[in-house]
Amino acid sequence: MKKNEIEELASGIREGNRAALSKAITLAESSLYEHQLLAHELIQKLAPLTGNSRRIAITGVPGVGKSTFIESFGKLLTDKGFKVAVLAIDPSSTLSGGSILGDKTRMEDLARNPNAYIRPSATGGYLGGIASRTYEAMLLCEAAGFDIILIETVGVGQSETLVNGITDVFIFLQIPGTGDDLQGIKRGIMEMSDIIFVNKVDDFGIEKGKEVKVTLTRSMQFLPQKDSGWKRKILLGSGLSGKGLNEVWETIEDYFYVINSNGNFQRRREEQNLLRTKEYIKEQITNKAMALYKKERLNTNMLADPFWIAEKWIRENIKFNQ
Ligand SMILES: Nc1nc2c(ncn2[C@@H]2O[C@H](COP(=O)(O)OP(=O)(O)O)[C@@H](O)[C@H]2O)c(=O)[nH]1
Ligand SMILES: [Mg+2]
Repeated sequence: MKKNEIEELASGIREGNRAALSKAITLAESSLYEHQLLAHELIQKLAPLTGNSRRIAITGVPGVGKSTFIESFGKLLTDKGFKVAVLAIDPSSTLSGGSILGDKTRMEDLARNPNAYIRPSATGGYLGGIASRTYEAMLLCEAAGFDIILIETVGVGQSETLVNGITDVFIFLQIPGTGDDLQGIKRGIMEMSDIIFVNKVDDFGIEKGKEVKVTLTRSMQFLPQKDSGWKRKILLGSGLSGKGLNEVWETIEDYFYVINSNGNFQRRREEQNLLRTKEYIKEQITNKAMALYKKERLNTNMLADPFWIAEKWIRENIKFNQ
């Protein structure tokens, strides 16, 4: 790819051309360093058009109904006149080769909607890199005119933290039977949550839904308050029937009102920028070092500790300032 092609891609994206957008995201996902440089030249050109969307994380265990929720919620938002992009953060994708692909078919209607754009999973070397790839795809979608970005977490565990590092609001989907044990990782996810949506209330009934809400409310009392000044909300509904989704949107609007008025929107974006910078430093040091490392085959001594072999190699090959 040449420089003038980057300019062409930039114009295409500015005009909201989907083929150009997809091509640019593919470029950003490439593991080749030259491609990364070109992708960031492109992102730099488009920078004035980025940053204005609402970045929304949709999380919850597999099967809780995230993709179905996004399909309905995406439709509701496009009906309101928004342009919606759907991305996925999937740490398992490097192993499985993109496990969200199955989900794309689940979002068939939304995929056909001219005001929606669905991009299956980003891939990328190591864990931090996956958040960076999704972040880059998000910037490109913003430049293409999408006002709302929905990011579905596909893996469990690490992916919630990764998505929390690139979004403004964190929505956690729950179903009965998973709400009472707020141990370990669950507690961490509850802490990150801004909105908890008790899903599939159509199936298990409103009474059960209310019970779950009481249990969750009780557990939430033990969580620290959110730094943003926002008080977590619990809503009930069904992604399948669409029940409760309008309330979710109203709550998101309230949320943005609160964090915009108290300065936390800006503060959060700044913190996320610092986090991304740190991730890029890690990534670029790793890439450069590996490029250098591949040029030689180390003569390893089976008796030496690989840690010290690496330490010696770094001292000899990489010049840090100190
Ligand atoms: N009854 C009911 N089933 C749902 C609802 N949302 C999703 N499902 C079903 O739950 C299963 C998993 O849904 P999916 O959206 O793929 O979940 P994900 O793994 O979290 O993305 C599918 O069989 C859906 O049809 C809902 O609101 N009500
Ligand atoms: Mg899904």
